[in-house]
Amino acid sequence: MFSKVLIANRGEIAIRVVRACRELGIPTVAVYSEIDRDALHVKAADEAYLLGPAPAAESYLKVERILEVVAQSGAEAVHPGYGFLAENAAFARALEEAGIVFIGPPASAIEAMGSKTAARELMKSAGVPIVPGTTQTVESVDAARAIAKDEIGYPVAVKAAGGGGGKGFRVALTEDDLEGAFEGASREGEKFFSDPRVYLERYLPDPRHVEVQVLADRHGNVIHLGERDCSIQRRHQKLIEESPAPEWIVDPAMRARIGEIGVDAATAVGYVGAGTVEGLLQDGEYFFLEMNTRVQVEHCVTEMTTGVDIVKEGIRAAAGEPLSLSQEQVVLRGHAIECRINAENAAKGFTPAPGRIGRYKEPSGPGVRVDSGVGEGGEVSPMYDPMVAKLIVWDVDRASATSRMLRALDEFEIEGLTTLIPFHRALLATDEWARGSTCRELLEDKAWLKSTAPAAPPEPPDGGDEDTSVEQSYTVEVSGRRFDVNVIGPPFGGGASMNGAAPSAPVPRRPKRGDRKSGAGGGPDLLSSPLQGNMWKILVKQGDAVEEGQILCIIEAMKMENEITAHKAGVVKELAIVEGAAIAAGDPIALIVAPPEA
Ligand code: MV4
Repeated sequence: MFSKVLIANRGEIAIRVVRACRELGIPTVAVYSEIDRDALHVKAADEAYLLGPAPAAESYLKVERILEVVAQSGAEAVHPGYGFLAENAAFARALEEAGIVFIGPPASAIEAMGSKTAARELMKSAGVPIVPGTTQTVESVDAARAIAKDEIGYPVAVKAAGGGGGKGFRVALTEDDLEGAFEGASREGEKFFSDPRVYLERYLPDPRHVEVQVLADRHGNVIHLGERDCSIQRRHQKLIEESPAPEWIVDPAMRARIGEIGVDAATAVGYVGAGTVEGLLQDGEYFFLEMNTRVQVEHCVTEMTTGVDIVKEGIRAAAGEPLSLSQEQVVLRGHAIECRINAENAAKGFTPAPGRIGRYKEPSGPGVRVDSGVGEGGEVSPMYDPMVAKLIVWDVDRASATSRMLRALDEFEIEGLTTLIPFHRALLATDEWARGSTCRELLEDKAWLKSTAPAAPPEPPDGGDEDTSVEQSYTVEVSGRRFDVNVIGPPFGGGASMNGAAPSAPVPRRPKRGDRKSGAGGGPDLLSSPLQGNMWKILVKQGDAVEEGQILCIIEAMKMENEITAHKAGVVKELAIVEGAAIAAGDPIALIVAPPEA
């Protein structure tokens, strides 16, 4: 076994890896950025080294510096966790060349799965079913038009070749949308993966996201640990995961089929360690989507139902040991659910809500597991992922696990921070969740969303505005489509009454209905930002005539491009934005007025 492992990550996953190493008797090395000096993962490890300033590019992503610390500390192997350098083939190769073990698959497997077209080609030749579409990139909009028309049929998904996890993913419902979808996917591919090439898939209108956990060693053993259903997502961020999928969605025969696909995919790519094969399930058909060549956030639900320590198996495999169990020894028992407790405001389009944690008390008791990266007095920084903790529960079946999760959510106390706890509580209490509905169906009954807004200080009185209700806009993405859900209710929901008291803390003034009063017809003139981020691109100028739904600008937030569209047709009278500037949720974007009478 390794004499020392360096963990090139932070937060809950770094702590998770320390725990696995400790059980295996391996000393650990943490790395940290300047703002993570006091972070829990630093205290958890046996020794720790400073990488550099807070931005990930100057710390957790800095390959040269990490290699230096590996040499300095004498670590024999590096665990990358998820995110950061976990799927960076050049990093894996640099370690290999320095004689250090990368705890993950060979660089060649990362590369093969990193190119989505190469992965599709490989899977096709291995007999793994892929979503119908191209296995090569498509060079022009004209070529895409011909392929979409003659070979695939609409709707069509346009995806970035270097993409994954929904980045660089656009849908064209008809030929009219194809050019915009092609260019949007290409632009995002260029921006995030320095690769503007795209490919096409048939767009499945209402699939479930079902993935399978695989484990492989260097001795040719490849097994699967059953599936996870991750169909509750928002803008490609998973929010709730469960294992197994609801029994009326995946029966034992389908489970065996999905498992076989996972094993075939991992075998074809020469996989070693813990990985996940993602797929789409629709109308009893399962298609390979992509493979994540790392341990995933949601691996814990599988650990709960199988009793297998996935992180330890990955470390053992990297050290050349055989898997500790065979496929026949894998037994699935009961049902596990994970809720991601993010510092985000569900009532404001899931905008990040970083800050310092006050009082903090985790739930416990039977069947409850909490994997967290911060604690009382800790800080959720805007620099990194806003996940505070993962709350995972196990019980004998899905209904009992749901009750247990609701109980655990009630026990969870996090003061000083807005989190998704109220969102999860509301969602898991719906009939739609009980029926295992997709989030598309969940959104049809929006009543439950109203109760998800966190309690917050009331707004300052502003002189005789009778109408204290505001429109709360939720943008929820389901199957690649964005739904704007407007809920009219009291400010911040939660029934907070307007008592005219001065707020205890300054609250940013948000646009009120009166601000948006418009001229005759056409609805309010002012369009304000639904989210916090950076103004990346402005596509219109003052005086332009715009159609309803036309893209006005693109805001980058949470590493995603968010297209802001005109809420009505008219003329851009004022544009309150500049490219490159930070923008807050509620900030004005544009004033769109009715065109002057001819
Ligand atoms: C799709 C799709 C429909 N058709 N591909 C890509 C990344 C991952 N986040 C989900 N992705 C999807 N790819 C084709 N050809 C729909 C999604 C999708 C999705 C699928 C199942 C459940 C929820 C979803 C939410 C957003 C997108």
